Amino acid sequence: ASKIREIRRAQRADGPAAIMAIGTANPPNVVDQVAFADFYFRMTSCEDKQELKEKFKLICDRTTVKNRYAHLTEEIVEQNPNLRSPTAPSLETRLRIMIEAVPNLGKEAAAKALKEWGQPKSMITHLVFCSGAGVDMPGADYQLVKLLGLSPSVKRVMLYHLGCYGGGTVLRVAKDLAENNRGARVLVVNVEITTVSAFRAPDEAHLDSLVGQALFGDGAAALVVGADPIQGVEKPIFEMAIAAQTLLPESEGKIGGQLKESGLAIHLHRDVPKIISNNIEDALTDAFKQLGVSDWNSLFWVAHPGGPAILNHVETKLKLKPEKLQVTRRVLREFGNMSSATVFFVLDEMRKQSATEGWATTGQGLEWGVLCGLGPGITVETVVLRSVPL
Ligand code: WCA
Repeated sequence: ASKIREIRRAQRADGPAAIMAIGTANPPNVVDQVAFADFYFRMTSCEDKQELKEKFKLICDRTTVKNRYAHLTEEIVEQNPNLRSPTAPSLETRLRIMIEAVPNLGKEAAAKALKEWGQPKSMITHLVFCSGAGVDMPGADYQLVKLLGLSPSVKRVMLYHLGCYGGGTVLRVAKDLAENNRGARVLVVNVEITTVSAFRAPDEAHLDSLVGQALFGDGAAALVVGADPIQGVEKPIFEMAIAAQTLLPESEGKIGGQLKESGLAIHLHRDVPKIISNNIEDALTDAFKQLGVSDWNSLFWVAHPGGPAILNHVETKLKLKPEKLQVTRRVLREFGNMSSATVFFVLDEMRKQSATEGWATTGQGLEWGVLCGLGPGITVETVVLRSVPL
């Protein structure tokens, strides 16, 4: 009995898990939001739906997105006309494209994170892979091990179809892995190619699908997470103190996605911004009670930019100063909503902007921050971050 306790004690790391590197990648095809409505209605042969197109233009404008990146191109749609139809079976076509694209985009992001970390990839002990795009056995995690040449004994966790809260989930899992396995170095990879899974022709009966078509972009992010950094060699960027997940009351069915023969059908209820803003304070209070923090303006903010209405509602409800969500809004403007990968683009931008603006820490000069993931459920993931001195 004492032996097993001894083994257990030896397995545990001393310090908290830290993010030691961040890499991001996007497909090369840039989508200009101003030109997108014309392009989308032409590509789907729906140019006769003038009224719907005007509404879509308004939605595109209100998203505040300027640029997005898309794996899906006009050529791909031309070669696969079943992608145009709202009802034609197209799942096989979509899966074929995604099963190849997801690990490749993940590799690009991971290569950048591994380069920043600077250690031999043989030191990676765990892989946590999250994607809403494609399903395969063995999965994208297996493909990435092969593409990167990681050790065959890397311990993998594959998370398919979490949706937009997955950035928080992978951190929560990586934190537990790093803190409970002394010496563990966890490679975290999130890849979202929503343009391929959810692309469909405009339909008056499904306006929330139009919101998705206007908002979602493709991207991948990768992190290296570990505890007890090698002094003078590994450099933490953020430490993780607490990771929590919660389901919001009366939110069932408000955000969801069904994988159908015609592709992924995403549902976004109009009440989403209201439900999130009415409940976010409880999630924050819970996560920060141990630290005694209740002034949300004393934190640096890394929020999932679900849509501008969500950010506006949260800002008002929590009385946040406009600069608090500025990095989040900037990522939304430059990349769109890249589902689970988006929070890591915000995190990357946070530490880069903090350095270029001359702040004392990676979190805009502040010590504590919050990373917020939200998505289907409605599920909220809250990760309490501690910045490091710059
Ligand atoms: C609408 C809606 C609506 C406005 N339905 N019509 C899930 C599954 C997966 O597999 C993968 C991912 C996910 C989800 C991941 C997430 O990130 S969850 C969070 C997703 N984001 C949202 O829920 C979007 C929140 N909404 C907004 O940011 C804004 O409302 C929006 C940019 C869509 C519009 O801006 P606005 O509210 O300032 O502008 P308007 O003028 O109020 O709205 C423009 C039009 O869009 C209006 O039409 P109309 O005829 O009433 O004038 C709205 O009704 C309509 N609209 N939201 C259907 N959810």
